[in-house]
Formats: sequence, C-alpha cells, structure tokens
Amino acid sequence: MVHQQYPLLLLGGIVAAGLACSSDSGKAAVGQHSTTGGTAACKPLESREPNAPNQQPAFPGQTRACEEKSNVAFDVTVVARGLEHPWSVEPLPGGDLLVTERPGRMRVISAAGNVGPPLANLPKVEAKGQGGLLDAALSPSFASDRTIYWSFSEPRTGGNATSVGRAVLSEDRKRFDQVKVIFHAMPTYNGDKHFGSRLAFGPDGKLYVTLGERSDKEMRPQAQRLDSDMGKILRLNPDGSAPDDNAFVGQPNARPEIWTLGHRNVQAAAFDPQGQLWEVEHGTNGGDELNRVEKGKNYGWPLVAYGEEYSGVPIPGAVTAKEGYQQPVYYWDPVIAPSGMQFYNGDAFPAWKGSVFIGGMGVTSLVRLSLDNGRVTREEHLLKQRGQRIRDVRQGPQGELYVVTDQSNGELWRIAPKSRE
Ligand SMILES: [Ca+2]
Ligand SMILES: [Ca+2]
Repeated sequence: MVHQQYPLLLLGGIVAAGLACSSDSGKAAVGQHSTTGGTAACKPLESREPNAPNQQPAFPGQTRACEEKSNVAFDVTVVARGLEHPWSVEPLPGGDLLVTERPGRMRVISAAGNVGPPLANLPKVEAKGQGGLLDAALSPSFASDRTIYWSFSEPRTGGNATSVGRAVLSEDRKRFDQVKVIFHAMPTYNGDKHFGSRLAFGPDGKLYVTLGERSDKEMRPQAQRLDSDMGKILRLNPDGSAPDDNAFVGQPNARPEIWTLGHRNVQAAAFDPQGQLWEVEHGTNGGDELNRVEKGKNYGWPLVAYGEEYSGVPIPGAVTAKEGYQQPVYYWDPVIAPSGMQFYNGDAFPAWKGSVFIGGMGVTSLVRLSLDNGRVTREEHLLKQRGQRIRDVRQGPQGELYVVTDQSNGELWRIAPKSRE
C-alpha cells in the first residue's frame, strides 16, 4: 500500500452561487447562462472546441457548466495496484472491497491493500473488445444473504450479449456458491462493443440493468425497438424475472423487462438520496449524456442526439431535440468518456454533499457535478494530473470514496479527508 499526500487545491476560490456563466472565448454561445441581474461571469470548465459547434442546447446550463473549485483537502491512498482493467468496486461490510476485472475475475481486497485470489466458480465471460466481466452489485440484504449480482458479456452460440449472474459469496469470501445466470439480454450478436453495463438496486427492491446497443450500424436501430433489450435500461426482480408493473408489460412484441429505451451505451447508473435513478451514457463524438431515468421514456438514440459521428459526419437522420424524446439533463461536447457514478451523501466531505461523482476515462478525471433542482450548476474535474482512466466510483461506509482505474495495470484508490499528521 502506498500512502500519498494530495496537494491542497488552492487555485481560485469557490465560485459564489448566483453568478452567471458565460463563454470565455466569445465564439461559442453553447452553455451560456442568462444572467440573473449580476454582472460577474464565471468560466465554463470545458475549454476545448465543441465537436458540433452549431448545435444549441435545449435549455441554459445543459452543457459547459461553470467550473467550480471545491478546495477540499483530501488524501489519496493507492490501496492496490496491478489490477487488469478493473470495472467495478463495491465496499463490503467490514471494510473489504469487492473488485471486478474485465478479463473475468472478481477479488476481495482488504482495506489495508491485501489483494485476494480470484473468487472461484465465476462463469466464463467473453473477454474481447469492450466485453468481459463488468459491474457487480451487492444484494440489498447482503449482510444476511451474502448475495452478489454481476453483469458480463456472455459467450453464446452465434456470438455474445450481456447477462446477469447471481451467487452467494462464501463466508470466508474465497468462492461463490449457488451460482446462477438469472438473465440473458437478447438478441445474441457477434460483436465486441457497447455491452453497457451497470447494476443498481432501487428502493423498490428491483434490480436495474443498463445496456448498450452493440454499436454497429445495423444494431443501432434496436435501441428504439421494444422487441430487443439492446440500448435499454431494464428492471428485474431479484430472481431475473420481469416485474408485472414494468413499462411495456402486455404490449404486443415488447419485452417485459424494458424500463426505458433509446440509449447508446450506458456505463453509469445510480440512485440519488431521494430514490431517483440517474444514468450516464456514452454518446457519439460530442454527445455523452447525463439523464434522469423515468419509467417508459424514450431517450432518443439514434434519432435524437447531440454530437456527430466519430468520422466527423453528422449522425444520419438525427436531430438534437424532438417532441416525445427526453432531453439529457446535461451533455458533454467534447466527450469525457464517463463510467461509474455515485451521489455523495457522506459526512467525511461536507462540501461535496449533494454532488454527483462520475468516473471520467477520456478526461482521466474524477468528475464532480453540483446539482440544483435537477439541473447541473457547476462542474469540477479532480485527480486529472494522475493521468488514469477512472472507471468506477463508490462511497464507503465512512463517507470516503473508492475509485478504480481502467488500465492494464489498474489501481484502487481511497479518497479520504486529509489527515492531520
Ligand atoms: Ca457496481
Ligand atoms: Ca439521449
């Protein structure tokens, strides 16, 4: 274990609430806030050129929020190194951390940094491209049932797709028992991209599963089709069956597990303290999105989206706004390549209470958004100088944060209040 002091961030002050936001370059109108009578301006955090400079946000503050420096003093401890593309970190009761590695391993790592061997009896994963072992989630009653759920790209006849497994962690935390794959997203497809996937249990006791649309042009339209799980957020009973109060139950040719549609590749999902589900998904070039997830709603992809194709051409037939399609609460142009999210409600960092943290892979940062009334008001990028792709972020029992980094030699970090030594 390596303990490192993190330098105090003392550049600038906290931007006072109520200040208006304006573009500092003067050429990009995107992200300008209307002033509320004040004259002072703040600076959007994003200073790169947008990929789609002619697109307009649907409302002020939907993109390019003002930069906020929270000036919080913290220590970063590298708890473990040598993890191969870790995807998920989950704090376990007692202080251990459960970490997944994309090639198909799950390990228990102690708070002191002892990396346990791979847990035995995990089913095989299709570890290629973006596929492999993805998210893990604890059963809401883990303390009594020791049950763990995980999502993974499952090798199947004719290809692969995302599936959800469930098993009981042995008392000694060395192996899984009662292993069962409880859900198989359909259809199977022979590809290696856009599997999603995050798992989140809601206050309703249901398991929400986020998926991607498999990326390839011929698969994209499935994000809008109710007879396909691709490009959807699903809501499952803990046994993998579909609840009968789901959004499209009873509709002809609609899969009963679907909760929302029109997603591209959802790699972050979390409930806020009020019990509302949010997600973050990878868009095309200039189109990463933060969304509030509401039953039965259509989030647009590939018909309604910000950004452009990675080749630089417009998304065929797409518009940025259309009646009947949900607007993102916030979008990033250029993209940040987000993954993993956590609403912060701990006591360790009072200044961060109410913020949402999002892993930033492309921007090698821990992204923090301030929210007010369901809108993003401020953005901060932390830990950027470490240069690691942040894949997941979770809050621990003492209000500390845990982060894993998406590298071949990936790391597990603990972020805790600066010690007074
Ligand atoms: Ca997780
Ligand atoms: Ca969308």
